Amino acid sequence: MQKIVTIERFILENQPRTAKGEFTNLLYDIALAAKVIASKTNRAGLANILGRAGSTNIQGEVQQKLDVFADDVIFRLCDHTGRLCLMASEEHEEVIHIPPQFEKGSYVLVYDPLDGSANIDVNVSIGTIFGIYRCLDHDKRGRLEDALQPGRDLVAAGYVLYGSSTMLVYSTGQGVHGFTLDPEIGEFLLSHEDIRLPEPPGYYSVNHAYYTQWTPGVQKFVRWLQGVETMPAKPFQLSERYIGSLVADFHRNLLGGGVFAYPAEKRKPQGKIRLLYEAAPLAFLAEQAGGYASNGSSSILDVVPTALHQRVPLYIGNRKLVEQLEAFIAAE
Ligand code: P6P
Repeated sequence: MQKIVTIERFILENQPRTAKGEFTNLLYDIALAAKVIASKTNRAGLANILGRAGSTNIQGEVQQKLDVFADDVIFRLCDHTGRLCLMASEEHEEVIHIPPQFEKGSYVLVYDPLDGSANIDVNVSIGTIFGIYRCLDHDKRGRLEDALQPGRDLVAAGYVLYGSSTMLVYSTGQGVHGFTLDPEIGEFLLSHEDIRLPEPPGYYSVNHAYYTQWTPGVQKFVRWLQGVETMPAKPFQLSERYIGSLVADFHRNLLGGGVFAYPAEKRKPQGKIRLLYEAAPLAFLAEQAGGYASNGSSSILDVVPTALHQRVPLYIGNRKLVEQLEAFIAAE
């Protein structure tokens, strides 16, 4: 019988020697939140949770009920555990302090509870993205500075993809590992150990509708991906796949090899993707899988956030593709 490895067993067997239970248990908490969110996501059309919650988030985006639900689940599963000193969520304008009655912990959790939520009503895969940092202040009160750390300082990052199956993919700096939820037993089971971006890459993902908004170097890069530009030689053919849900597009490129791009635009010079809880955690995973993530000129992991919800141009996936993008932009 094939060895059955639950995420709990894998975390325990692979936790850094120095890790205390706090970090390991925080990963359990996130896996539990993923199960709870998955249970609602898979029946969104039935549970009268479709459509607008009426409220809008700080991005001015109309909040879907599932957005609000996912954000609430993560907060309520993590606020009292004594493992965190602070949280930051895409759905909250300010940092989220741990309620005073609860013990503080050593870690910061940043997260996008449900990215791609515009896709909920059309039954397209959506996802949760998270990153974990160490608290900087030793009295663990948790301040904004604890959340504004560069991705290079992440101790863990991952995502949950609510798709044809529910997958949790994470890294603690020892490779990238994927777990698939078995809904019959309610366990995440190891299904993709040590994920590496394959060579040659198979895909590129970008929204061509914005082509006229891009700078010449980015336009040239996309024409190169298409084979229209023929220098430098590109001895492989790519397919274009773009689902408009970052976690789904990233996951496909992670498993099949490729590059995802949400470029800077003339009207949006910082692009659309958020640095803290979207680009940086995915950049951490990409590097752990042998790839690279850039803002167009340097590693996403080296960008020090100055605001919780700042955006960043994002080019992420196979290193050679992303470095070629940087070269085209540098030659603009
Ligand atoms: P566009 C979803 O709203 C999201 O933030 C990402 O999940 C996705 O990659 C991107 O926006 C899609 O944006 O402008 O191509 O529709």
